[in-house]
Amino acid sequence: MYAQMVKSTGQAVRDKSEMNPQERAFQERIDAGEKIEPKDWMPEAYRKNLIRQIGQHAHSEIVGQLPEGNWITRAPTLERKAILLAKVQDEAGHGLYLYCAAETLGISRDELFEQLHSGKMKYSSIFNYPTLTWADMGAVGWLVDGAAIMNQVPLQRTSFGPYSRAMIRICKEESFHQRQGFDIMMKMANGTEAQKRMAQDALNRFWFPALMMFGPSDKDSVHSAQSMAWKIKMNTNDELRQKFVDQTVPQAEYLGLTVPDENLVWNEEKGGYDFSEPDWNEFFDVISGNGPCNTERLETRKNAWEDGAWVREAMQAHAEKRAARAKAAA
Ligand code: BYC
Repeated sequence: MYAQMVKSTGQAVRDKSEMNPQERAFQERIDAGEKIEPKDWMPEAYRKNLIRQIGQHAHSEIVGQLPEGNWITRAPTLERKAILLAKVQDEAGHGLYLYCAAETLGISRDELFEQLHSGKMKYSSIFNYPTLTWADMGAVGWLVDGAAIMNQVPLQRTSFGPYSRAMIRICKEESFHQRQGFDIMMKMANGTEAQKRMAQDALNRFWFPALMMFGPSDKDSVHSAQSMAWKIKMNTNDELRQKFVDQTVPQAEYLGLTVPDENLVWNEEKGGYDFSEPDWNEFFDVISGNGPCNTERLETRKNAWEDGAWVREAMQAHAEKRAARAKAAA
């Protein structure tokens, strides 16, 4: 199995014979499909890698609220507003489950936020693109949540217990998110000519950024080989991207929309579509902080953190009062 990963990702993973007994026993637990729990021994690199991935995932959920939050006040009907509001609230909940999972690894919520605000920790590239029209709410739900589900369903089987359990809850809600996006796209694609044009335009703008969500191509993925050996990640980036394309193209056809890729063609031999690679220069630019909305997203998060300081202080003071009362009564 490891040899296969090395082949697809071009990275070497240490052989068990090179590990000390404690590391070997840990790897054997993983290979046997056991869950690792927060108080179990784990290699420092496993802990750090998990904090990186879960932290980035949590930040993505929270920052991911912003492009959609932008449309709550402008949703076309009361029903659409209520649905979008519920979805955006779900994303906040997902962020909280994930921050809690990361905290069990010994990093505090404050440190996680500090690393987001300083730019040390990333969040998903997709949220650095603007949402320009109501059809973008459809495209985000359909494509972005669709890509998120493709990535997260396998993560329900990830080796770290708290992460895996958080993913089970999150995936249930993501399915509803994807359906609501597709429902908006159906309305738009079957609506007036202008609505259909908006739906096509949203697909045109979100298609390649959605493909980028799965990360760089396997040959450029730094973490895949080790993360897969540790079951922090269950599939390579290219495997999931291919599955996403194969699942989504028939949905676009059903909508009567055109995927903006001239090279898209069914490949009978491989049983999947051939498709164009996203522009990887654009991807690396976006994850280095130079996408269309990076500055705006980070500024909004930093302001929210500063504006919420009084709430955190009040809660802290209240907790201290309660503790003092309990101590006095004891
Ligand atoms: N965006 O070695 P690689 C959602 C970074 S949102 C930004 O392949 P890995 C939702 C990567 O971090 C979806 N950065 O990395 C919320 C690494 O840099 P560092 C969030 C990216 O970790 C609201 C470097 O590139 N989902 O659910 O093996 C509304 C090399 O990459 C991206 C998750 O986070 C990217 N797209 O694989 C709607 C899922 N891709 O850290 C939806 C959990 C790569 O060394 N995460 N980078 O500085 C994963 O599955 C993996 O972390 C990834 C990347 C597949 C994303």
